Amino acid sequence: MLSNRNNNDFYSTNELSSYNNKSIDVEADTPIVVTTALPYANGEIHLGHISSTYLPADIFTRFLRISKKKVFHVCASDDFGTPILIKAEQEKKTPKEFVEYWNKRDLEDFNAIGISFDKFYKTSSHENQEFVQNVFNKLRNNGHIYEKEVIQFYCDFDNKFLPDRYVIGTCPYCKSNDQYSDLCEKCGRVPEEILDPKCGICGKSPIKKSSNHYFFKLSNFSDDLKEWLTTNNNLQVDIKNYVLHWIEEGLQDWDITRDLDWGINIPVNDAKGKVFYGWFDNHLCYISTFNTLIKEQFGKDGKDVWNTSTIYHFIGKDIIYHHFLFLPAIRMGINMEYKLPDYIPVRGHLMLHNRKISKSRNWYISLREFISTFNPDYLRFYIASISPSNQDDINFDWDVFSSKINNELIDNIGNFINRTLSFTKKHYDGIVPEPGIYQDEDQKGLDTIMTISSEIEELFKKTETDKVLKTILKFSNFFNQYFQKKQPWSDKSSAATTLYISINAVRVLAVLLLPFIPNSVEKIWSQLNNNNKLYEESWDDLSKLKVQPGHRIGKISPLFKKIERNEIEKEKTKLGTIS
Ligand code: B3M
Ligand code: ZN
Repeated sequence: MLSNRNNNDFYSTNELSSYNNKSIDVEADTPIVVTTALPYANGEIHLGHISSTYLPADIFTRFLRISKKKVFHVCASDDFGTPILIKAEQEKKTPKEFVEYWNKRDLEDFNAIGISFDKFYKTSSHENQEFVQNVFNKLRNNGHIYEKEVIQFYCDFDNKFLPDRYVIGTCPYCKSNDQYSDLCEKCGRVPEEILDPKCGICGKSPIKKSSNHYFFKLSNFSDDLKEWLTTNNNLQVDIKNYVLHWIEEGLQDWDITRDLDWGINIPVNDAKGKVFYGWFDNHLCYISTFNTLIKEQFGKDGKDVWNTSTIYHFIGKDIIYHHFLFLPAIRMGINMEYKLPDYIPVRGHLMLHNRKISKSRNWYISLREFISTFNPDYLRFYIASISPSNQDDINFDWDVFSSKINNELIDNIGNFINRTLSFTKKHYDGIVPEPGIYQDEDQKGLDTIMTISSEIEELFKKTETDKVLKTILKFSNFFNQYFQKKQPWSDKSSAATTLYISINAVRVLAVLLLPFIPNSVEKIWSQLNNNNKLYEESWDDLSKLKVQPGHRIGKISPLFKKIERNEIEKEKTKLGTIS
């Protein structure tokens, strides 16, 4: 299967079939649902998306799979909203055609960088539309929805009601200029009414028009939200504290409708020309996509599975408000038919050479371009190695990138694997030798193999990817030194033992690295000539010596190619050259 994959497709989600959840008894133990924030279907996936959301989630998901947990990673394209409508108009496409293009293209990009979803769907799916309408009806029956005339911005010049994103002004709370009317990027709050508004399309001052809208009584849930935030100990403390502070300041009810014809229809008679606001329907798509997946795989209703699962929503830090307030409040408003998240891992932004990434200023790296030049695993390795499990921003730096890849991935990990396998090929005809008596150094090696799984498991569970990777590097470094000290090329009497232990360490290293650099690990696996599918390996077997004497290893070739100085210089000159 692997050999048929073309360059951009080697991470095809088909590989999931080898550890497919289908073979798993979904009722046996606690499943895990991983969701990742839904990318807007209007532009290409860039390195910032990957680092803040998809890579941390994918590494975690792959770790769970190899731990033989039932895990479902779902995501979807976020298809609705005015920005998408306006872009589609500019490209003379229907919004439907436009979002279909981006849905497909985003998935291709995710596959190319090895983000493996169990289902990648869309907010415009009929399942999501129905689900959202049902949720609205339930909220309404439960008394959490009311109607109110709102005076809205309307641009006479563009002939449009202006959605929040298209009204730019001054934040009423922190007084920062140039903020969206639905989100102040400086203070993170959702302004009740933006000051000094301007039309985001033409820059003129909009007029005000009245329109009937539906509101969700977010304020009904202040106490329950507070209770949830204070009792859920899995949430990041700093984030919890400022969300609690927002609640203290008083929550505003939330206008969940828009005068627009691209979105999910409101299931009431007099709501023609109105649709739901994208932020009402998009997070519900986590659930509707999950339900669709469960129906497809097991023919079951997803609700029971959801409610017995541990739920993780991976997000970037600019959508905290929506995930810590709107999302739980809506679930509370439908009597907790679907349980609240257990974890909401929030990651910071990716900076580029310490500056904010900006596509328009060409301070930006396209994911497609990156992987047409470098092995996608290099990006995964580098980003993972600098990603803490908190919301601090991280920095992409071409020089650091190249030194991490050359010194850590290649000189440390690649070198150990290659020297071990090449030595076996050359001196033992590729056959794993029978070990002799274990000396002190060998015993230390065996102990290192024995203890690595427990050392790493907790870090993985806490999604501390940078620390996991450091521990793996320490492991590899230990074995490089072990090989060096044992000198199998001169100490012939213990060479067989050295090789036997080293080859087993290569296998352990491959399994450890699987969540991080899956494509390269496939290569290590085939060089080891392990017959079982990599994805059938289990974390529980990690600390075992599974490569037996007499086993013949496969064909050896260098795993990685070093990054040359001139390649990095070339990348650096591409930055910021076009204004
Ligand atoms: N589509 C993307 C963003 O604001 C937005 C996320 C939706 S998650 C339910 O980053
Ligand atoms: Zn205008």
